[in-house]
Amino acid sequence: MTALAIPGLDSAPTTHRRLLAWVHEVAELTTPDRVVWADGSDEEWGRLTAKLVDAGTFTPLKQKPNSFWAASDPGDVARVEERTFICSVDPEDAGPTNNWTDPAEMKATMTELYRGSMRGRTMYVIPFCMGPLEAEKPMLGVEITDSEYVVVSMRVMTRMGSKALAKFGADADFVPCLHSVGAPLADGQQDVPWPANETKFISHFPETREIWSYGSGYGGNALLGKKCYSLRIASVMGRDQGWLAEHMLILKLISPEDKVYYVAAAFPSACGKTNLAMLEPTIPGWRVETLGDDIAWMRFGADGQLYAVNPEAGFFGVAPGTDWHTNPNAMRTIERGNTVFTNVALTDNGDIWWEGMGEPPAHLTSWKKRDWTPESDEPSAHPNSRYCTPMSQCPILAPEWDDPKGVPISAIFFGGRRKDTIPLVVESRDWNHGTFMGATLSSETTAAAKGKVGVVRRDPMAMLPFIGYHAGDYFAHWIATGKRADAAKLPKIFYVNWFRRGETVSDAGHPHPGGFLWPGFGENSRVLKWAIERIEGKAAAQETPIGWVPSIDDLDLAGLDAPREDIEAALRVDADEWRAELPLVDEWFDKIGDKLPTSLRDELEALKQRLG
Ligand code: GTP
Ligand code: SPV
Ligand code: MN
Repeated sequence: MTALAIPGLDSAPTTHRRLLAWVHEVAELTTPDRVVWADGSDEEWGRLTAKLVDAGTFTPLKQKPNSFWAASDPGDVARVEERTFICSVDPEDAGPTNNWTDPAEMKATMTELYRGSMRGRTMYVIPFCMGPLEAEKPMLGVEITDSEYVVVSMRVMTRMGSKALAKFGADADFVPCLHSVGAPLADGQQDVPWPANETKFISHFPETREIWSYGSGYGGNALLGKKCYSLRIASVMGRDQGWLAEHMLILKLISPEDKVYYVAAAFPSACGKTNLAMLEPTIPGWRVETLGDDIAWMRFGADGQLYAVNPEAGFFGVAPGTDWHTNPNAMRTIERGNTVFTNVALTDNGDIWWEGMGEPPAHLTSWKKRDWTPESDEPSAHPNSRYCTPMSQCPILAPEWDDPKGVPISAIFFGGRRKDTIPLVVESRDWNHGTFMGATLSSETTAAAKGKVGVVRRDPMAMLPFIGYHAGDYFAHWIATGKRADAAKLPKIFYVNWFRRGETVSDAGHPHPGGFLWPGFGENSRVLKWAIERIEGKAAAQETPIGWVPSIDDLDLAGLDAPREDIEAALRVDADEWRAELPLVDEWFDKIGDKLPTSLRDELEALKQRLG
């Protein structure tokens, strides 16, 4: 097939012709020193982590088994939305919220970047499967990468290697995902601990279902099974095939009577999905189990209910703010080892540390690999530092997490990070109103993406950076989804905000510092309970212009250590604040343009009427 003699290229453990042809084509273009097919074995993990330690990328942790500390290049710490492209054939299909470049032009540009880009490195071929391997039609992909960090991270985050390749047969469909850090090595050139390139492209080709990524080693830019495949490309598949790919956690809530409810929730990046997914309820008798913390694929079952599957096999969670008080189950998950920590701080005895873990030690090595003391004026861990850990280690993992059927969803929560306006919880009037809530969701930007933090923007369904097509068509798909089933079988939609602040709240002596009116974390179980009891017709609510809101006495607040006036302020629907929100929603809908479903325009008009 090729004149090139690259070691490993011809020892492929597959007869899949399209896969073999693509691997040859990429090897010829990128000219690596060797090709390795990732098998996902323990032996491979040991070999690659040792190589990463040798290269200075990984520092083994003394206090956690088989775990590693990595510090990235300071310019490669988050998703790069301005360098992310949806290269649809028709620019109209990328819509007003995505960057677009003509696919042929993008491929021409990136082909020149990839030319020789793996020189001096190993090219790894990683067959993987998003979602259960035993699915009727396993959702396959292959990532080609020149980064060992990516291979070991993909082993945590996906079902990969031999067990995935076994599903390819000779001709199964798969999504080709090409990744290079863009840092070729000349003969004898010394490598750096975190190779990357200042030029970055994260490109998606929706029609041909391909992903090309260049220049970054960071999670969301480089682990292509995650946001690129399971959200951007999968959302296009879902549009075409009648299902939903969403930025949602999946949790299982068990009542004191042992009734089981499944809840999916979409909050923007770094706005609380992992924490809610692993919640430890503070109300007696209620339990939570986890099925996923970031992505849900949802389709209707034969019974007309919406079933959710988590395509991932690991958690790539925000580290800062995670501790034994806020998220004990995440702490227990990472304590078990087998975890990669990126851009957190390193303690002198070989453990990890980050802001939010209580009193800092007297000395740390910061994520910038500098000496750090409590007097330092920068945080020791990057605000978007992450742990990458296997789901199987989560002590409250739901036993059905790997069931290809998925789990039937009773409630969908949308939520954002807003210091004002949005109350603790609102129940939508019906599916279209809930879709309106999702479509107009707003949140303050976080460190999960490069750019300014704390700026309010519309983040529809928490999917702004992840919708792989026109946002107006995406809203229409949500509206159409509501028409595909019996209204009574559809999940009920709620809108929550754990992050409202009050000017009356002074941190001194307050049980919940940070200025937040609602204590959050485990206390969010009180909101879950109210939502479930609304579904059961057991809890009361007040009708307001924006939907059904509990009064303070409608919530179970037994044993809650929080000032009553804070909870009332968290629940308040302030008509003036909402009226101030309306022009922003108008502007947002104008930006969406002609493809905005009329039913959403109608929802906005009805809201305006109700607000007077
Ligand atoms: P991605 O992985 O980026 O998609 O984020 P995520 O939505 O999973 O966010 P995560 O749960 O990791 O939370 C991000 C930050 O929000 C962390 O610093 C948490 O400590 C904080 N946080 C989560 N839940 C709450 C809450 O209920 N109240 C408050 N005040 N903070 C919270
Ligand atoms: C997010 O940013 O929403 C994440 C992390 O979950 S990343 O995988 O980098 O996208
Ligand atoms: Mn996410």
